[in-house]
Amino acid sequence: MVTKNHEEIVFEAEKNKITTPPMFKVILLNDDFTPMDFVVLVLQTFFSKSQEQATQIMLKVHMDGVGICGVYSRDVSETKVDQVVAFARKYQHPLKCVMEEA
Ligand code: TYC
Repeated sequence: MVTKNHEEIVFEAEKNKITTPPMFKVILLNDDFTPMDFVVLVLQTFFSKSQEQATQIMLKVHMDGVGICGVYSRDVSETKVDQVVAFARKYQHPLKCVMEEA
């Protein structure tokens, strides 16, 4: 029978450590120019929110300055931020959308 010493056990534990991937919040920021109905459309189109959910989040951003659209993996969050910013710029709105580790 082969016995493992302390160092070997520590090494194996480190090697086998399961790391959970980080998650990221996608956040909308308020501004004075982007129309409210455009923000609602963004939340419905890119974050699968209902009209009611989207309106609540939009009003939260309007009142507080920031609001969470959803929490996703790094890749999905990056894609959503890029899609929202591209869509807003296409219609010449200054809407800001960022991501932050959850
Ligand atoms: N403050 C904007 C307005 O009064 C509405 C708005 C809401 C803009 C949310 C951006 O992320 C935003 N038209």
